[in-house]
Amino acid sequence: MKVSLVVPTLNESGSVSELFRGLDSAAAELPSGWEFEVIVVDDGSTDGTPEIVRSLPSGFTKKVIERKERGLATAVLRGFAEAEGDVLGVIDADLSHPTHKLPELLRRLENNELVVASRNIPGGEVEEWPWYRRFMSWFATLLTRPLGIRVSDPMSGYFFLRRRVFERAEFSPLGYKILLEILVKAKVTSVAEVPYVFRNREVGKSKMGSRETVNYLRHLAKLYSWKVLG
Ligand SMILES: Nc1nc2c(ncn2[C@@H]2O[C@H](COP(=O)(O)OP(=O)(O)OP(=O)(O)O)[C@@H](O)[C@H]2O)c(=O)[nH]1
Ligand SMILES: [Mg+2]
Repeated sequence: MKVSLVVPTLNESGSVSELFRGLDSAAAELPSGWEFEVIVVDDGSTDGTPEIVRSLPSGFTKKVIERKERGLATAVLRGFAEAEGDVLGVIDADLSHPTHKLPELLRRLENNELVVASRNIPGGEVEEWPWYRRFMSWFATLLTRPLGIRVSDPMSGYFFLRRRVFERAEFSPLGYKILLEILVKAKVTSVAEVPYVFRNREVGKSKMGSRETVNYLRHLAKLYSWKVLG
């Protein structure tokens, strides 16, 4: 079994070293015989993120892809396209997603096509978000319900899926929410959710701004019309 983990990066020089240390520990916990590769997809960082990643020691295979374009969701798809694994996954580079949950997420994939790390089930939470960000996240999730999505955290950026799910559909996401795109288009037969605590980023800057809110609404509109018109 081979696992390919995509790490999208945009100016994350302050956190990639610690992320890679966490990934090394997590990879060491995988069943023997399992292979692990990490694919960093960088969209023009100006802080040396790709160079730092290349210089980091790691006990797993590492690829660094540098793109000219921008966009979190398309960066993840590019990583999946370059991946060699039977299992594909994503994790943010800013340490918001705990690497120690990785073995549990992969275990749950044994009986499921997709496993989502969720903030919205018992045991899961966001460490500290102001009320308006909580509200935005709740409201954005509510807007996905008419699409038939029953996952508690369809906005999650931390998930794993079987390769066949990625190969089942054509994706054309806009903005950030690649999981939502996959849940709507790939007709996933079984989804498991594993709770986790989302840590606020301590270094680097957020790329989530009003532009991404507009992108999200445009993406939703596209998904609604895809659902209705086919
Ligand atoms: N390759 C690529 N990565 C991106 C892009 N935008 C964001 N990222 C990365 O995607 C991950 C999530 O972005 P964040 O800015 O942390 O967004 P967020 O988690 O919603 O918001 P905060 O944690 O509050 O900053 C991080 O690893 C970013 O470096 C992009 O356009 N291209
Ligand atoms: Mg983040």
